[in-house]
Amino acid sequence: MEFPVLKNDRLLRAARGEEVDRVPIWVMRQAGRYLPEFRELRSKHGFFSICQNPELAAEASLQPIRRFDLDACIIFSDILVIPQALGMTVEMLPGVGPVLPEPLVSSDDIYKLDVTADITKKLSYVGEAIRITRHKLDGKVPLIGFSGAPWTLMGYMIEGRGSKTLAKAKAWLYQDPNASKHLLKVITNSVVDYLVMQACAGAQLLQVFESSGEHLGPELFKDYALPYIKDISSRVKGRVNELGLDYIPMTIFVKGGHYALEDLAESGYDVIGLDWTIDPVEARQKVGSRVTLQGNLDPCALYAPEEDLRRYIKEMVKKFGKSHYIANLGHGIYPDMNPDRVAALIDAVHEA
Ligand code: 1CP
Repeated sequence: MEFPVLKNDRLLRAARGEEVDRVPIWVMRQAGRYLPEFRELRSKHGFFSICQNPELAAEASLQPIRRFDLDACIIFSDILVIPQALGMTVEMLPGVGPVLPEPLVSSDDIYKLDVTADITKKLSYVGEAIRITRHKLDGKVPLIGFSGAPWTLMGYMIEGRGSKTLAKAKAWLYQDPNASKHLLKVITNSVVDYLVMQACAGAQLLQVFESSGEHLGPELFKDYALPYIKDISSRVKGRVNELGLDYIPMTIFVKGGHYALEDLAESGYDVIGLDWTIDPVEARQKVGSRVTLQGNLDPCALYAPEEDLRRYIKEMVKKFGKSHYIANLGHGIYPDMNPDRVAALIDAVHEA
């Protein structure tokens, strides 16, 4: 597939550990509700209608790129397209977020999942959105593809919605380790196919979101998250290589996962995303010098007065250092954020 030549490769260089002229930055959830132009689009279309319409998904992906001097674009989609592809219903309820009205209740329910589903076909609309976005980006910045990690997806599939404790999903881990591992394996297979499809379609970096990592802790993480996270990087990179595609850097973001940083440094990912609860210097000590770190400004720091914000960012960049580093927030931007604050963030990173 021929795409326009990439003009800004800072993100990919930093991901590969190469020197950069300035620190690259992108923002988790940079496409979305804090942008008036997204709200305008969203007022006319359902959330999953935007995801499933490649032209609209490309439009939502490009909105932040038109507005800000970002160093990457992320494809507009959601992690819950995998449970959908496995046959589960997912609705997006205003004020609630994603809801799965028929969650998995017992291990028997795993057999209701459409495990033979051809993920590549079912989610081909994401591939098409990636192709269109790559063309429309015209090489301005690289395009990031993504997936949820198996434990995070298992959590939504059992809880049926976001949960403060994930107690139902964790009960599976303690009561039925074999069924839990079977489910995680089924999800992992889908994630691998899905990410390889995104790479084939033109994604230039792949990020895996383990957004529910904070609920596990070191022991459960070793048994129920890490093996699947590792399996994904090794199988995706192996398949991409077999297919003769360019090397594709991968990022693992485990929210609340500082207990696992040493292991994550050895898990086959090029970049480790950090939330704001760990000091950059401590994170670097834990992961060693080889991997690139991404993060980790508290999303709420954007509410601070401009002068304070600039100081926080300067301090953050100083602590991470300018090599092997991609600036980002420590989690997604909040929907009530003023877009001007994002412009200030990007500016301050570029100046730091
Ligand atoms: O009604 C709407 O418009 C819904 C708002 C919204 C948007 C804009 C949701 C619902 N998802 C998204 C897009 C989205 N989701 C993107 C693309 C945009 C971008 O990043 O620029 C991405 C990467 C995601 C990934 C995602 N979805 C994650 C992982 C990242 C993270 O925040 O930890 C998770 C956990 C989800 C689930 C989800 N989808 C939407 C919401 C509100 C949530 C979280 C809900 C919860 O747990 O309570």
